[in-house]
Amino acid sequence: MKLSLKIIIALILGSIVGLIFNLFFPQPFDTVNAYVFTPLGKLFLNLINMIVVPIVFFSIVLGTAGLGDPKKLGRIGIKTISYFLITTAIAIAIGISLALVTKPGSVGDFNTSQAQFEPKEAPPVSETLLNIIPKNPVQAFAEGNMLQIITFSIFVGFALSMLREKTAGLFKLIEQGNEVMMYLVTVIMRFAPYGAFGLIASAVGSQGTDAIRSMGMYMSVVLFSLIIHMLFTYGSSLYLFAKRNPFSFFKQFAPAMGVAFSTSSSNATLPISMNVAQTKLGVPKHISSFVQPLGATINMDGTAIMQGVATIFIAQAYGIDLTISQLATVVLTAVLASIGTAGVPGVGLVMLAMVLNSVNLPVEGIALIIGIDRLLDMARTAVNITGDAACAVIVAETEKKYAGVGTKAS
Ligand code: DAS
Repeated sequence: MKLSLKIIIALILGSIVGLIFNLFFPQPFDTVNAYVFTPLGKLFLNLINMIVVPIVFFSIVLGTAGLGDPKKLGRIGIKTISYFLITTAIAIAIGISLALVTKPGSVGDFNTSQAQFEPKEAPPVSETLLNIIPKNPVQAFAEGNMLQIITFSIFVGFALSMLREKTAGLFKLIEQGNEVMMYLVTVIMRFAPYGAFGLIASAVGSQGTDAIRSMGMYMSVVLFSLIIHMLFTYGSSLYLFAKRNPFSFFKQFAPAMGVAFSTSSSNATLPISMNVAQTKLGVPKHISSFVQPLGATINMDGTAIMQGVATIFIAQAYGIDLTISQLATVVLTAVLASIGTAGVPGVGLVMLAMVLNSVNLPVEGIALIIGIDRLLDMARTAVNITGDAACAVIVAETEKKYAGVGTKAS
């Protein structure tokens, strides 16, 4: 049976089992969750997190070195960053527009007076951009600071492409290191259905249906916006710029979306999403290795959609009308905020606090939506990595006309 089907069946089964425990066996759920669901999920998460840092280093070094000439690196970089920024801005505009039309914060009474929320401090975007150059690469690796690891890897790859024959041995060594990591991805992927089952059973069993019932309208608007963005923004850009049938793209990329959905972590999904892009979507290694790790860190369209809807929802719940310029500020802040934070579970709420602050909305409003966020994080993470893969496919397609110009074996 195909892996994507196994993961989908595992997600459905896990949701059903989690719901049954939550509705009918709440007592034993904690024990089963502690000894079965959580260990299954944690084992899978640890396995993929174990190879994220080495795979990002090896693949970006190879990706950058494989580009051959700096002009190509510049061209690919500009295409990638442009696609990321434009699609994130479209994403948050979709979220805001749908929330303004459907008014999820105006239906039902939300107990805003009791809402309490202490936001985790998120680094200001300027600090993040300044810190993009690691003072100590070893520390960046140890801390898993993705932006700094990516920057260091690009420098190493650039040096390798300049030094060529002088460092052919090191290039070969890094190539072999990447092969080892990619092989480990295929081994770990076999465990994905079991890990997905444990993660979703634990999440659904803990969340239950209360949050879904009270936040049904808000959840529906976020999910509907995510679907529109996937079909409209990614679908149309894949068709227009890469002549790809969007539906075959989504079908081929399904295993990676399933892992993102169950792990709620773009970073953890990176080894799998890169493997799928290279083996199923035909993206050359040097482009996948550059675009997807960068995207996992700075491109979060799904998160931007949640932020758009949540901002309008909270404003409505508190009876505050936002002006057009405030809405423009929300779009800009969300696009910038998504640059500085790695793709790990729950990062969207940290960034949401920054967005709310930018338009003087009460950050306590996050307490209204936090109950449902764990489940929504799954869906928006799947969208986040799909945008990265769509970008990689489009960049690869548009680079074909330069094929053979100054490129090493990819
Ligand atoms: N879980 C984040 C990610 O990995 C997204 C989010 O928190 O919004 O992309």
